[in-house]
Amino acid sequence: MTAFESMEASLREMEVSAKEQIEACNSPEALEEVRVEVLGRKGKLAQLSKNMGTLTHEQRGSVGKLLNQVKGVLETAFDAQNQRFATAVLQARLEREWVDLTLPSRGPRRGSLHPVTLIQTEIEDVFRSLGFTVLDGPEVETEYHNFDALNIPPHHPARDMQDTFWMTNGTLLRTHTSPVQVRGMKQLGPPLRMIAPGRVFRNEEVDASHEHTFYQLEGMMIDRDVSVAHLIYFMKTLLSEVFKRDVTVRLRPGYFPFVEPGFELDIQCLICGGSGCPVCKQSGWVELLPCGLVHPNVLRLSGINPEEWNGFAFGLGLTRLAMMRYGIDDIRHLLGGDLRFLRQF
Ligand code: 2NL
Repeated sequence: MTAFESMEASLREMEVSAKEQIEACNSPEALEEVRVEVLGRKGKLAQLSKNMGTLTHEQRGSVGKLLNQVKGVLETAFDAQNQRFATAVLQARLEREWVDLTLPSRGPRRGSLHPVTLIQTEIEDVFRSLGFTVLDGPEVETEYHNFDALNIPPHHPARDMQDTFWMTNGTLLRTHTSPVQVRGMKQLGPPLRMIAPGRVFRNEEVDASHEHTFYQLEGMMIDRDVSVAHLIYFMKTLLSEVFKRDVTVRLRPGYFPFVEPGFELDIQCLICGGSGCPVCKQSGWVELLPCGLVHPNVLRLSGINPEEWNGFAFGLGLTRLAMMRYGIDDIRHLLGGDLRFLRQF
């Protein structure tokens, strides 16, 4: 066999064995090893082409052609095998990350009402059934509606910067919903029954039982010959509806500039029934709402003749009631906006 013939034969042989090697590879790493071994700078193909020096000019031409041909064939085989690997990787990913787009969605989560809203709506319904109108009013108020019209004296501590949020133009954030009732008295005229639920603001140091923003529901009835007996009847009816059972109440004297006489209404403790427990601090009674007969000055300032008309009024802390009802131990949960809290209602 001439050098030329043996070179041709080795090239053909190499082509066949390299193709087998390529097809036997089962990973991109193994394939790369074979590629370096065959097509690399010091690979088999390079070794073979070194021997070309011993050939004639024509032989060199034809071996060179064959060499290029083999190189081309093998490169194509490598590319094809690489492509097979890439396809396999993609296929595995598609299997793994498969999503059924025809599945129906979970749908939006149903929202729920805030605990204070729940209590407020419930109490509004009770009063509506008793002939009361539900009124609304501004949260930014004048000093007149929030204080003067309620017989609160000019130097009363409630008017202080420490207790009230004052705006720069002399208006303020209402500290109770009484101003809504002042407007109500002027608008409706006697006889009237109204409640004013809403947000009120006080300049408080915030802790587990104090907030700068909380909810109140005030109410009043004005008619001829209204007495404390009417007041007690309406309050007992309200509280029995809210607590879903008969409640025992008592009145203690209390002082508020807008009522005369004024009272603190207590209910017999619903936890222990009056025998004494931690909730009522062993007293058997829980202080619940301030109330009284509307002060003649308050009536007069809103254009109602106190010789002809009188009435009762009360203020209910909706926030505190919601906390009692749902066993909420920290007032800050109510404005916190934490969905884990809110979704419980
Ligand atoms: C409170 C306040 C009370 C009233 C509020 C009232 C309103 C007018 C006239 C007379 Cl326009 N009274 N409101 C009466 C008694 C007590 O309580 O801060 N309660 C949590």
